[in-house]
Amino acid sequence: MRITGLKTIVFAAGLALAGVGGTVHAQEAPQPQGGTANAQMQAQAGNDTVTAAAALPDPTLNPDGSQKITASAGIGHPTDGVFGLQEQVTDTGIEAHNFHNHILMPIITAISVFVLILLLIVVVRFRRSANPEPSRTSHNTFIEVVWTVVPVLILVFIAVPSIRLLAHQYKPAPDNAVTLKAIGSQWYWSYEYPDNGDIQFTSNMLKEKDQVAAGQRARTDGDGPRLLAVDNRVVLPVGRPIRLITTATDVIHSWAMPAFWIKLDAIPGRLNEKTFTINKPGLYFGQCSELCGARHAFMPIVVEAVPEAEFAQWVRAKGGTMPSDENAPSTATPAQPGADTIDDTATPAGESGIVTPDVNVIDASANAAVTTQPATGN
Ligand SMILES: [Cu+2]
Repeated sequence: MRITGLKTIVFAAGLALAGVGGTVHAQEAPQPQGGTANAQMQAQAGNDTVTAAAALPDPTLNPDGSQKITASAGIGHPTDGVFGLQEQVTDTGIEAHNFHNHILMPIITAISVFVLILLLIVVVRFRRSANPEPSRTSHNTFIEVVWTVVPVLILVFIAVPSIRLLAHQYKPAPDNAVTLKAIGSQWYWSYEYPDNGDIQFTSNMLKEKDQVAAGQRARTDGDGPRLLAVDNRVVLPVGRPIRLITTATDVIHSWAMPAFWIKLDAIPGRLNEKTFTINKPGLYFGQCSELCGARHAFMPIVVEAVPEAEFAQWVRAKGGTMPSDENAPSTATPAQPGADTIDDTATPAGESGIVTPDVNVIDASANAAVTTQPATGN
């Protein structure tokens, strides 16, 4: 009787919790729409300041509109014929890489070799012809203690650095972190910098020359490797903590950047968060890492890590603000040339999955030839 009563209470508590979870979820879900409304309001507010922002050149582009930083050899992307993990450029990445190379791999190798040797000894020494009368021994206390205690010690030895790494990976971002919001959609990423004014843009994969119509932008070697290059790169400062927030508009995607040791699911109606600090300037390539539909393989991620001063310049060129700008009268209020730049990432891509032309790209100011390109077809 008492047990049934207890069960009822536990069950009721479970239901109540599920109810609370459901409510929270329902409140989170409409967020993308709120963001769009905001974007529209700010787009209208920004109408008269377009010219001011247009004067600022994008520091990541050459005067001819091509990308200044091109992929460097052996870092930030897969390299032909190389085995193992990519070179890591974040502290947690370096820690994880060392853990993998100096603790896990030696232990795994030693255990595999040890078991192989035991197996060979058994096969050779105790084969039927060499050992016609098998031993009837069924217990040996010493061996049983050893084969229980040794694996426990090995696991404890692995657990310490493993849990420490886990804790470092999920450390909350400090106050001075730069926030990057990555929004996954079928099949492209869009980005927002909520702490830096109203910067929003969409990042599409660049197609090869023979796949685009005349006049459309195709991938060049300066953009990056095939299937990994995008039209609009994410720009982030080196040496400053980054607060990555992910979400999605349709299905689950995953924002993954191997060189940063980051893989964070982007789930509709939810916000996931992780922090990292990039130690090295350069160009880094990643991909969506959650099977998200037919063109899952064609939504790459490109991060351009630049010195902080250049990041600030880029933010202002995009019409955003740096936290230090807030008190000064800003010349760089959101540059959104009217309806052209309203971000449509919250609206579903057409039924065929074709994205409308890239009119929502913020950078209508710096280089029309680069940013008003038609959709890359993702
Ligand atoms: Cu995806």
